[in-house]
Amino acid sequence: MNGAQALIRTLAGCEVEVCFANPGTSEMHFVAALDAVPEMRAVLCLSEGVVTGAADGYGRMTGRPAAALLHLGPGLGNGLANLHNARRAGTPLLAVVGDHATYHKRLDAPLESDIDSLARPVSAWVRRSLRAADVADDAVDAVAAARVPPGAVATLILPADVSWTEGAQPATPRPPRQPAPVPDEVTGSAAKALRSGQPCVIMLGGTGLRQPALQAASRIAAATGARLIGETHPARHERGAGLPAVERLAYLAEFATAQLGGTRHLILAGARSPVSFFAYPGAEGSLVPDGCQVHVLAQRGDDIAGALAALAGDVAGGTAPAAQPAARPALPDGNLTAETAAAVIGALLPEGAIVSDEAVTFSLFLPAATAGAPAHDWLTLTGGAIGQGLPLAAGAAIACPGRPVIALEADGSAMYTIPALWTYAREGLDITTVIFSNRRYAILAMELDRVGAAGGEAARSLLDLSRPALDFTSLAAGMGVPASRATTAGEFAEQFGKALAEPGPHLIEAVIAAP
Ligand SMILES: Cc1ncc(C[n+]2csc(CCOP(=O)(O)OP(=O)(O)O)c2C)c(N)n1
Repeated sequence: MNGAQALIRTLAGCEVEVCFANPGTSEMHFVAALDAVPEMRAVLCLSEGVVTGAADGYGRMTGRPAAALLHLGPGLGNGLANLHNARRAGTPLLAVVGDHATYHKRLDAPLESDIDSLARPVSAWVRRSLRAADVADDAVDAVAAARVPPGAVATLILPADVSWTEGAQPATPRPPRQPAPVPDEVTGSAAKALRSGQPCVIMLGGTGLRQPALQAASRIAAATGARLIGETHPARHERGAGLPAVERLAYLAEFATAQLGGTRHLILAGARSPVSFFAYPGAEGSLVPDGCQVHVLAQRGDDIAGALAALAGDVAGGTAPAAQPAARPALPDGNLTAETAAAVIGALLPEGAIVSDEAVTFSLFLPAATAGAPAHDWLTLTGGAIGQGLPLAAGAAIACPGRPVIALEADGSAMYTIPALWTYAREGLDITTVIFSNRRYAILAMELDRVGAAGGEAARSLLDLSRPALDFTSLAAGMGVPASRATTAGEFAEQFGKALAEPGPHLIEAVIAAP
């Protein structure tokens, strides 16, 4: 058995069963070894941002790492933005980066680069395998590192000769580390704050926005009057009818400040202490109100659900969680706007949907419009690096066959990783993509004013996508995804309903006139 075969067998034994890949010459033995290990499903992606974003979506939905196969430094570099998003999400993810043969590196061939330095900022663990005899043990260590709670990017650098050298053996998997229990003194101090009679907010993040943590948090809120607020950009938020409702902290600092105003105790359960997304001249960066005490109940790698359950046992004995009632907006007609589009999505969102939300300014009306829709998962842009949404949907669809996946994309963000559509078609993924086409970088037009920069014609032009107008129906059709264009709320409702009813990928370009 060569190194590549031992590696892939070991990964499959460690429950790494999907490899999103964009390979090159140095990975050819890895590619060849896929035939010897049918337990590993390989998924070709046509750009590395799709590889890494899909691995993120898969990891968020399964809790297990997918492998992301990348070609040396340039391939890794192309995939970095979505590895950054995965790191911020706390996603378990194993990047396997092919490299030149160990003895070839000193020749400084054209693709030679400092892979380790590229990998380090996004990776909790980086190792170069140096011998075929070690690669399987290295793989076990890599998977263990990726599965340290809540999850992390681990990067295994794989020289070509380590792949092709014979004499390797698969290694035995290790059970993943469990989340760390939260000490009684910590829950005790949060309980004291909740009993103080002063205004309390519990900020939920990470697995705090999933079952069973949500139920415990809801009981605490019902018993003590504390408010529940979710982090602005959760990796995965379980929501909808029958689940406890959690409003998310607003993106705009002015609104977030208003949401948190008057809070005297901020109890963090898997969320970071809230900060403004960017600095603005003259504005505070921290969003913690003056005079508010911050209590860290559980960090992201801790047993968040366990901590909340213990806290609920203390302060909410006998209190039941509150469930969001089922409710949907009426199907609108008339103009297609951000608001009517959100109403259509809320009216038709199917049970068990997985929503990948990179709708940027079009996200504004979505939470309210979908709050009472049947239970679903909502995945967001955790690290602010756009180009995540389409690949994330691919990974989620492969992770959860049988569940409808809906990618809600702003047009500018969609263009970064548009080749994801080809993978949807090739794999027959049941993904309904909505492109909100306002033909501009609307959020940046707003930020231009907010940062106090006086922009003129040249500045506005740099935020304009209308010359030429992107034709997403042609782009989709060219990659094998059936597509249509909607210009009214009625057309959008009809096309969205039809796309959901048919299996396989569909794309709707929702053309929304700039206000
Ligand atoms: C990787 C990366 N590059 C650039 C940006 C800066 N950026 C933030 S939003 C945005 C444009 C968003 O436009 P679009 O997706 O069309 O959404 P809209 O604002 O029109 O709703 C850009 C370029 C970013 N966040 N991430």
